[in-house]
Amino acid sequence: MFTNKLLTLVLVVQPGRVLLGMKKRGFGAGRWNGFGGKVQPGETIEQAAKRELFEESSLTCDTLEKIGQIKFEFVGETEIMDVHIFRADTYQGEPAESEEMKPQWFNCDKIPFHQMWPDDIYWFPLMMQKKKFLGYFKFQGHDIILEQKLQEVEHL
Ligand code: 8OG
Repeated sequence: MFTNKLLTLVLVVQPGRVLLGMKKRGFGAGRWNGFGGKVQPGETIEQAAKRELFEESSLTCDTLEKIGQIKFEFVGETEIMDVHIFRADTYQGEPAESEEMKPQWFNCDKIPFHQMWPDDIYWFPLMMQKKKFLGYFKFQGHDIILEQKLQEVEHL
C-alpha cells in the first residue's frame, strides 16, 4: 500500500556554524534547509547526496558522515519520504546560489527553526552533536506534526 521514495539531505557544518539554503521553488519552498533531493536510478544514496549538494550549493565534498534517517508520512498520501541525512564537516569550493537554493551560513545558536520544516527543531540538536538518529514523523499538510518518533542509535 505504501511506497518508499529515497531522498538525501546534507548539512554542511563548520565550527560554530551551519550552511543552510533557502529553497526557492518546489517542495519546501520558503524554508531554510540542508541540500538534497531524490536518489536517481543507478546511484547510491551517498552519490546522490554529493550530486545534490553540488547542484544546489556548488560545493563538493569527499567525506560525508551518515547521521540520520527519517521517514515522513503525509496524511492522504501513500508515498513515504525516506530521507537519508548526512553531515559534511569538510568541503571544497564556495557556496553559490543555484536555481533551487540560496545558501547562507547561520551561527549554531541562531538556526531559523521558525522558517524550517517543523521536525527539524527535534533532530538538529542531535545532528549538531554528531549523534546518530532514526525518526518517523507523520504530517497533516506541511505544518502540523501528528505523530513522531525519534531515537538515538549507535549505527545506521
Ligand atoms: O528534490 P526535492 O527538493 O523535492 O527534495 C526534498 C528535500 O527536502 C530533500 O533534501 C529531503 C528534504 N526534506 C523532506 N522533508 C524534510 C523535513 O521534514 N525536514 C528537512 N530538513 N528536510 C526535509 O523531504
